Amino acid sequence: MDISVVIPLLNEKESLKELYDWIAKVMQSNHFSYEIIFIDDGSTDGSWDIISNLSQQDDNVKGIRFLKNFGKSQALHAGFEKALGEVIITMDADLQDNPDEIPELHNMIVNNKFDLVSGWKKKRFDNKLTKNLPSKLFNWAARKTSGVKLNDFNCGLKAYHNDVVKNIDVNGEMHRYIPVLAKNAGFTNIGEKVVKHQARKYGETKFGMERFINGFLDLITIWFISRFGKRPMHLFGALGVIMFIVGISFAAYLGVDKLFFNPDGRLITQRPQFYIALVTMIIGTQFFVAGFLGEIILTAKRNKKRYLIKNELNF
Ligand SMILES: Nc1nc2c(ncn2[C@@H]2O[C@H](COP(=O)(O)OP(=O)(O)OP(=O)(O)O)[C@@H](O)[C@H]2O)c(=O)[nH]1
Ligand SMILES: [Mg+2]
Repeated sequence: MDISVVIPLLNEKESLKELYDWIAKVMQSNHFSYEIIFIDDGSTDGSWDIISNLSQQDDNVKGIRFLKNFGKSQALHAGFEKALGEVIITMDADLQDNPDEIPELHNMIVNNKFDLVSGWKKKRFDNKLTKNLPSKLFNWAARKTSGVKLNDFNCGLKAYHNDVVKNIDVNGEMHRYIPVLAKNAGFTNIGEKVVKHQARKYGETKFGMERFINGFLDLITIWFISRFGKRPMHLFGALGVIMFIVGISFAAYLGVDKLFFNPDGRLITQRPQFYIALVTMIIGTQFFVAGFLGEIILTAKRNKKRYLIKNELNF
């Protein structure tokens, strides 16, 4: 199969039929073999009825329905698990992503050998203040921390080689950082394509301003995991040692001063250095313990898949 189109959605009933017709038209005129996987993530507006109708009329349409809303990342993960195509295309269900981009994205993966191609909504039809500006900031921070040079991380329209989606674990709200997950898994050939973006035609937005806060928190997580996820002790141990040395130096200074130079001076507990020593030593120890716990947790899940094999011969 050439292409799997994976479409996570929440309450988009007005758009689904139109989207399906458009994708089917593009696929047929390019003679692709394809499937369209709709993942209904707990919609309450009857989106699922439309999906099941479509799937009865057309075998290329497949549907997954979640019991309740689990989030876009979970939906993408479910779609990725099922996808059979050589190229996987993800797109939003609200008609903001243009199916006419599919042939070129397919071409970039198959012929130009990209692992992943991310859409770039260069010209956006969104509110400048609430969307465009925060989004610029967000993308800048994501570029800096991840080292992946993309202009638009959050674009729903992306294309992947099958190997990529089968080997990354999209969880939490990590759908914004799939290129980073891919890079961390060893798929470094990441491209970008300017895509047409439309204003939302039906329905309403599902992500409010909290997306930016959650997005930044996820970014910190992903930075931490990719930097220290395998060796937490390298971060926590170093911090702990530094803190502890600072603390013990203050304590030593106080002790020596009290014993030899200034026995009749203020009580040690009345001096500010005492509290600095106390706090830094306690925090230092805690950092150390956090590092150890991290290492223990990692050792405990050694049975999980830790590496990806690219080729195998004669098996
Ligand atoms: N599976 C799943 N999909 C979701 C969820 N929330 C939103 N989506 C889908 O993700 C896509 C993008 O969501 P939108 O609300 O359009 O976000 P946006 O495009 O950044 O915002 P607008 O420009 O206002 O449309 C749409 O296809 C939604 O149906 C969710 O919780 N689960
Ligand atoms: Mg949208």
